[in-house]
Amino acid sequence: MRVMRDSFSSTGEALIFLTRSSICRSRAALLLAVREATTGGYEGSVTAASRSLCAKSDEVKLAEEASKRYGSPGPTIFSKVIDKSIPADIIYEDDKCLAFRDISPQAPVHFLVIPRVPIPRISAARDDDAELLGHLLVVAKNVAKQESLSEGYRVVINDGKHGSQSVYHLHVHVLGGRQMAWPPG
Ligand code: DGP
Repeated sequence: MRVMRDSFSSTGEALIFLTRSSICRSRAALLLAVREATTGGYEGSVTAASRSLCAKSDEVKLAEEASKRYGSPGPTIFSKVIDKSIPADIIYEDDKCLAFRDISPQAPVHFLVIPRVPIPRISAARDDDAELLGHLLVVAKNVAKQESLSEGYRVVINDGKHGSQSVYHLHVHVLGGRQMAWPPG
């Protein structure tokens, strides 16, 4: 979902627009979308890093390189998680990726693993991203162990409209702590 921050004068206006557009699949998603619409989640600029493993200049460089490789979808709310300008419960980070708890958990344990480089979606990944993509899965597995998901878990990547992707910064969902059903909805 792409919403220009300047299109709305208030949160209420953004809420009405988003409600009418009926593209939010849940109340939580709606609230997140409103927040993004009114705080510049998609179109806002990246603000200063404080605790990041990558210096701010590294992140800007990563974003510039990513826009050359993958097009220019603009920063998402996850850029702000990466630069720590919004709070998130980060449970793992290294020089290539972060894992943090989903703001709208769909299972007792639900975290996301995201690359620092803002690849918009899995279908936009390039063949030479194989090592990074593999790293995301290895981190997902290691953090799942750290979270004591010994009975198993589900790993999901939503892509695009049919995949119900709502944040266009590639992320791996890891869900566990309950029995999953199949097929997914
Ligand atoms: P998807 O539908 O696959 O694009 O999932 C996006 C997920 O991201 C969704 O489960 C909610 C989560 N999310 C969105 N914004 C934030 C945020 O600001 N913080 C955290 N922790 N999670 C977020």
